[in-house]
Amino acid sequence: PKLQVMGLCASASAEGHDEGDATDVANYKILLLGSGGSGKSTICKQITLMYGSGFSKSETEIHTTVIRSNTIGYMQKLLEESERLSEEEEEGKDPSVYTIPEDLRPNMERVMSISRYSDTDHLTEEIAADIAKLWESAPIKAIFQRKGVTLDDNTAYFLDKVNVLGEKNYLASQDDILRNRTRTSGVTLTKFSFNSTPMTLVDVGGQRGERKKWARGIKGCTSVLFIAAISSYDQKIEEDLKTNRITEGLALFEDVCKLPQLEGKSIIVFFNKHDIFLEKIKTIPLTVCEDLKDYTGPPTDPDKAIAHIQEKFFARAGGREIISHVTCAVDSENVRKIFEGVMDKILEETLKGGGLI
Ligand SMILES: Nc1nc2c(ncn2[C@@H]2O[C@H](COP(=O)(O)OP(=O)(O)O)[C@@H](O)[C@H]2O)c(=O)[nH]1
Ligand SMILES: [Mg+2]
Repeated sequence: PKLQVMGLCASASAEGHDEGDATDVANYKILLLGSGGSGKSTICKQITLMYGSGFSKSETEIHTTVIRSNTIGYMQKLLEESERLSEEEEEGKDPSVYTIPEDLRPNMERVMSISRYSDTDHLTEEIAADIAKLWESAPIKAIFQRKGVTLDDNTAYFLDKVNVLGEKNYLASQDDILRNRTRTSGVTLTKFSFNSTPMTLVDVGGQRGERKKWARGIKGCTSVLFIAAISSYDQKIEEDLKTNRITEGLALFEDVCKLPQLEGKSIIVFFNKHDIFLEKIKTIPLTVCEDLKDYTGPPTDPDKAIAHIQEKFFARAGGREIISHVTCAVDSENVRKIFEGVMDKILEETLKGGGLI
């Protein structure tokens, strides 16, 4: 079927508003669910780019500032790890591999002296040069590659281009904005028009503290788009730094599938962060995750490993039929293709079921 995509898009925070309810059939509401960091906001950004006018000037400026200060934070975190590991005896490893050499100490001190909590934009060209130099150094590389450090997924993406970020007139590009982690709380609505049907993506935030807000989003939603980060099998959640992210995602998915309010509504799952997964599976086996311990396939075979993760999710669906795709949310072409296919399919089903007319 040909897809005629048109319309305008607005992204707004609707904290405190009850936007639409079950009687609002003209508005097709897709509820985004999934644990924190799985890629919900990134999907919203992609939809804004695809069906809207792109990121506004003020939005771009905010991202520019956030990216600059996050990037300083990434290096500070690596340097803190260096301090910690230099003092620790670890698995018979010589701690000096993590120690910043004398000649890089002034660079390190300048970067560490920046306050993480100030509003000023500290990423000057000089600081960017300091960070670039440290980023190239062997100890920082060793710490970055060491298992067990919790860093944002796109740390290397931003550190690789820190000199560009430090330029006086740097403005965040579309890709930079897609890669930038912005922690949002409250409900974010992304309105767009697909095939002449007005639609709203509802992002209620996924972290544990946000989940009480779900009830409001579930009311009147037409389908659920659940996002699970397949690459997160070796990571802990930010809320307690203990629970494995896949374990958390599975439990969450099971709860979502059981919600009586969602009976008869389609659930779509995006198995996201495929790009990171492909890199990770080369060195870290799936079995580091307690819930994936029973994987017996070839350790580094990405497709078999993904199929195993998918099976685990489907087993929690309570017999429901699930539409699913493997995605890379920062890749616009990938998201466009998959999203259009999915929308096409669920619109068709809704029409068949008489839900929209
Ligand atoms: N490389 C890569 N990064 C991703 C992907 N999906 C999301 N991210 C990044 O992961 C971080 C968290 O994503 P976000 O959409 O904020 O997660 P949310 O908490 O579910 O809203 C952001 O920095 C995103 O750019 C992906 O498929 N590949
Ligand atoms: Mg988010």
